[in-house]
Amino acid sequence: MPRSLTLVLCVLAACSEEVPRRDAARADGTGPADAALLDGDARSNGDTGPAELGLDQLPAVDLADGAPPPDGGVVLDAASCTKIVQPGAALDTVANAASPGDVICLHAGTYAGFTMSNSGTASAPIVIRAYPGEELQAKLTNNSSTSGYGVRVNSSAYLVIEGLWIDKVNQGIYVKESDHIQVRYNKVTEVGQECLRFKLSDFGAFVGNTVKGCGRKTGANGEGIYVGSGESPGDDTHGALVSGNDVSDTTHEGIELKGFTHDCIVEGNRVHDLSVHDGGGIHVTTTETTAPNESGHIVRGNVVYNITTVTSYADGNGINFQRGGQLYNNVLYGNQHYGLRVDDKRGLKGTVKVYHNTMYQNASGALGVYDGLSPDVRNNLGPTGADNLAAAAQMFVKPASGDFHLVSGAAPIDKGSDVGVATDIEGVSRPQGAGYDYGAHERPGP
Ligand SMILES: [Ca+2]
Ligand SMILES: [Ca+2]
Repeated sequence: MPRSLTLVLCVLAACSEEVPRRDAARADGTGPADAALLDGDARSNGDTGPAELGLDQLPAVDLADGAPPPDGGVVLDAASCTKIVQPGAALDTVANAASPGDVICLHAGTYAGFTMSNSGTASAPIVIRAYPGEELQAKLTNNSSTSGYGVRVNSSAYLVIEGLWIDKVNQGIYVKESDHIQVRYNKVTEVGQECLRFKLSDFGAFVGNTVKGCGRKTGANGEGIYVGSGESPGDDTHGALVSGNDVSDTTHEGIELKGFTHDCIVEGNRVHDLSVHDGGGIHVTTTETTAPNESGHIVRGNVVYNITTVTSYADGNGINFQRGGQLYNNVLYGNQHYGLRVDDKRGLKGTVKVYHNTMYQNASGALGVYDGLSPDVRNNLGPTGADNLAAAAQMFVKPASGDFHLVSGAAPIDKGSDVGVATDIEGVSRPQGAGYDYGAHERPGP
């Protein structure tokens, strides 16, 4: 049911408890500590930036450094489990009976997928996860890549779904009309359509997931991580964090932020080895025809390579960006068309900031700019012209195997300017030495 219709029916029926919580959550929009890195760039509609994601309120791993724990494991003691579930259990029943603060732990084995409409609270989320030490061994499957869900979440809030393996379903983890849902360190494989999805769902997080094999259903779209909606009216999903995921073998974009979404962060993901039907490995698209032209999206610190296309169009880019926003500290190499394509399909004339990216051996060139846009392009390796420098193999430690650290004495060292990017792709503070280095890596030594 469309959200607007739900709200109307609830007003008529006085069902205030049933109204999705996302509207209440929207009011708390203060950003995570580092989201204002480039001064926040308030959107033209006055909305604030990404909301506090509350990661440190959760009982499992502290994600503050953005780095997944080894082997997809999560630091959690078995004693933290409030309910322990055996293979074959009816997860629908278990999940919908849970109370805030419950930690439901699934032992290794096979389960059917489940649907839940149940909520935790900010201080006591409901956690559904692998039994500690058995991460990625509880497999939720429909044994068919053309039907069913792994996990479907409707009208819920404050859930954590962690350490599970979703395999052979039509849609992997699908979150609709919910808020503060965290999907972390799962493995999602052999899915008919999109592997992970936020629809009409704010302040969620996809963190540290391995996503491989999306779009197995013939004729269907198959994005890896899909935020928003392609259909009308627009879906203003915002405040989403997409961090530290590994995405490969999708038939559509590895990560896509749809039109009307705003103020999301896509960082530290590895997107690779895709042959796509659309724009690229990471795609920030637009369906708007009027303001806001500034998405507020930040795309930083991602590594995107070996993106090709099955179409005859100029798809198969590392990143394709169609709205105003910021892209920095990304490494984009070995893609069929551009490392970064910036275009303006709807004529919104947004401001695109392109800073400190490394783009290498992309077949159509480092940067393609279309539709009369004038992005602010500085401190990059790859694009030519003032304030940037064409990339060359001798600048890098081992570019053939994806190591783009700068070698001692490389030309890009200390040639850049302060554009407000305070760290490099690995968190090294900028500047080191006598000035800012071009590209995604700041060299600590000479
Ligand atoms: Ca798409
Ligand atoms: Ca330097």
